[in-house]
Amino acid sequence: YVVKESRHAYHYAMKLASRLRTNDQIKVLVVDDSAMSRKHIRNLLERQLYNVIEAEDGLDAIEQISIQPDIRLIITDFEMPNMDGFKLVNEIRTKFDKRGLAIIGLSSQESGILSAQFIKHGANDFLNKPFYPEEFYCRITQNLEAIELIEEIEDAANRDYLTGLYNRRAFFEFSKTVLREAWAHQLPVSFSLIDLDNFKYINDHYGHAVGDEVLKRFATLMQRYCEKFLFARVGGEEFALIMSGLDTTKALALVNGLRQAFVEQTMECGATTFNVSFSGGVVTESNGNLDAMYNKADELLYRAKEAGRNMVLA
Ligand code: GH3
Ligand code: MG
Ligand code: MG
Ligand code: MG
Ligand code: MG
Repeated sequence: YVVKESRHAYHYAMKLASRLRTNDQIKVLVVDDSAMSRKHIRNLLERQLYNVIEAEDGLDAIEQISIQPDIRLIITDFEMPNMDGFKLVNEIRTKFDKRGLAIIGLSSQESGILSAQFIKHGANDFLNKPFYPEEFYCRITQNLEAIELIEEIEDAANRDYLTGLYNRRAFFEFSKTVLREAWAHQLPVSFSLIDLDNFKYINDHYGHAVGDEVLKRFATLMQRYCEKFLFARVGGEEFALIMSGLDTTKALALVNGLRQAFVEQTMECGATTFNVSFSGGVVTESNGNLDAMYNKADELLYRAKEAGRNMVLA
């Protein structure tokens, strides 16, 4: 019952968040060699308050997309000098690999076959010129909603229902980028494994629902303390954290700060109050892979448990 409820609340919150995006926050790039045509489309878009930018041809468009990663929709003409609409769509799909970017191709009515070709090259939709504003708005809204839905689904697949934190699979996937960037900048990387203490006891004595509440409280605290870093719920009551740029001393200080704050939180179950602690391991490397760090941190975590819990070892 409790899990169902929180799952529902989570989806509701995500829906709400996406609805809160207003049109002026949606950047649309209009690519057309005809200034008149660009102006026409810009006017239609601005009537709905979209944030519009323009490009004269494919090359110009590629440059704009490289420097403005928040473009969500591209409306592109077919016939343009330097790089035509098909080449542009191809280029965008190979270069930017973004499912979060919708492309609508424009073609004139006499060349109806172009429309299908646009889709083959990777566009999401097309419009035949001339078009009615109603059709234009319909296609824009539908395509933007489709991307938003994809993003919501992708995000949900990366998260743990109970806490909203990244799940184990997402953690391992995102860690590749985080580590690659850290090593490229020759930064130290500290990794920490955290495991709540005597959690089985909490479930057995206060009930599973209270156990869930403890996990959520810990997740909220982790979000506050670790917001700059990649972290996730990697197991039942186990969490992992990658701290790029932090040496052992700094990483230990951070995880111990989190531990202190968590221990001081008063948990409630009816009239009873109690406190929960965690144990952790911290390892630092200036090069290496996640599996090796994970194993070492797990070993330190095990020793922290053996030594009495509520401590972090490095
Ligand atoms: P230690 O201090 O050695 O880590 O002891 P522990 O009791 O925390 O560790 P153990 O591995 O024995 O038990 C972990 C418990 O966490 C068992 C499992 O039922 C519980 N658990 C795992 N996932 C969830 C969850 O989503 N919600 C709740 N309430 N409990 C969970
Ligand atoms: Mg043209
Ligand atoms: Mg435990
Ligand atoms: Mg145990
Ligand atoms: Mg455990």
